[in-house]
Amino acid sequence: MTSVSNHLPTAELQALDAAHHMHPFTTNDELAAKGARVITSGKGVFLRDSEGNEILDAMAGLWCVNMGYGRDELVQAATRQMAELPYYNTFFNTTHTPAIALAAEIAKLAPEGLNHVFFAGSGSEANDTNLRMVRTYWAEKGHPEKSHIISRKNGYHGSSMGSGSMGGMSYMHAQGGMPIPGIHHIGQPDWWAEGGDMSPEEFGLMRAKELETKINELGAENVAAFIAEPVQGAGGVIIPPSTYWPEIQRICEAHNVLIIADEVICGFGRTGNWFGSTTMGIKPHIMTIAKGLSSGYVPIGGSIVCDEIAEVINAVEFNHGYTYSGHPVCAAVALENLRLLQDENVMDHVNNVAAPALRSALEKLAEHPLVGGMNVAGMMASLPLSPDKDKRAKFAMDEGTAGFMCRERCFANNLVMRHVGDRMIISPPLVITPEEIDIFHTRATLALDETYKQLKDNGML
Ligand code: PXG
Repeated sequence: MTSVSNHLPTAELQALDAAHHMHPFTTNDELAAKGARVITSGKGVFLRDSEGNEILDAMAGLWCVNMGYGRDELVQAATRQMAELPYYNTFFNTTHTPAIALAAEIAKLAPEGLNHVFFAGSGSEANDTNLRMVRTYWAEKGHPEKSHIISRKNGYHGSSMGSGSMGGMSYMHAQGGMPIPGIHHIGQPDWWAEGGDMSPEEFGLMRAKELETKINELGAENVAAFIAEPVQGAGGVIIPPSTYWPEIQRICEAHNVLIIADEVICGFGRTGNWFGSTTMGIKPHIMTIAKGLSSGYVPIGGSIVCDEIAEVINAVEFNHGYTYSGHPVCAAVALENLRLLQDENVMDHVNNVAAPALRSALEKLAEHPLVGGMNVAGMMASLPLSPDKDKRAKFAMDEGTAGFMCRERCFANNLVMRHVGDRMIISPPLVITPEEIDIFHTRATLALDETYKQLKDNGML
């Protein structure tokens, strides 16, 4: 049997990693100099590294391991499917039972009118599908010029040319020729960082109205769709003010612009409902899914498409698809994951147990002198660090310096809490218990105390 076991000392694993493995979103030379942390196993909400540390993963991997690590049911689903049919495609008039069953189950769980699924291998691929699908939809309706896409600065939709262009990360656009033509970005509804003296409600409305301004500037007859995350994840867990989404919905309806809700993080329970669109009151035409669909155990993504668009797309040959669209093993694991979410009443656990416990832990952390606020939607949250919480002030040094220091102190205290700029991000497995949230609180407090001291000692506060 060939498996990649942890048979080498950590330093040797790190040297091999540095010699041959190029990491995403990483300055690899810097990483090589300090050595990557080697993760060897996971159980529940805990990871183990090659040094034997047990680390609480308050990020659920990359916002995806919603059912927690080590679920044998998911392993068995993969094993059974691998033995029966490890691969077949869904091109050329063929299908297979895992893809059929998963598409039907997703349609059952999705909001009314969203009954069709186009599978992909990831969120990036699914968003590329969406880009081509909405343009094809309008072209088939006789409006090929209705092709421009509006998205938001600091939104995240993936890393491929299409999805990365729709995303609004300026540091991504700076490399490799993005954004591609026909993509436009408006401001994000980040009241904490950009709201100034406005009330959240005024600010939310103002940012929503930017969409109308942009549509008018481009001409509604040229705008295919607006794409956004119900709650921005990678941008820093930005929860729009209550006025934002209703106004966006109104504007899109008034100008006949499609709405693509990117549910890659929000989907499958993260905000306390099956979809973030339900939590935020959005009526999308397409929803992007990935991550929590399979709890990250296997790579799978997709687009959930409304009847109206599906009717048009299904009437033509849509020249699009991936080798692994609806991969049988991935589909079988995702289906089993959806069964676990339902049979174990994970949504009830989130709403009645985990989210209230997380909120009260975060409220306590928000009292820390270094924490300038709290953004929380169900099981996704961020704590902005600030030198002056009353003023929502930024640090004098480069943005991200304090956040990075805090992330390092989290690691040192066996806690994974990611940083986006100077915000600490929390998105644990949905199955986390109140006792584990207590452990999170203890370790996060230690990390914040140590960061505070480090900042003070270095004259940075
Ligand atoms: N949409 C959203 C909303 C996402 O969060 C994607 C699309 C792309 O999915 P794939 O499967 O192609 O990665 C994502 C992914 C981070 C981080 O550091 C977030 C993501 C990916 C990698 C890192 O927060 N989100």
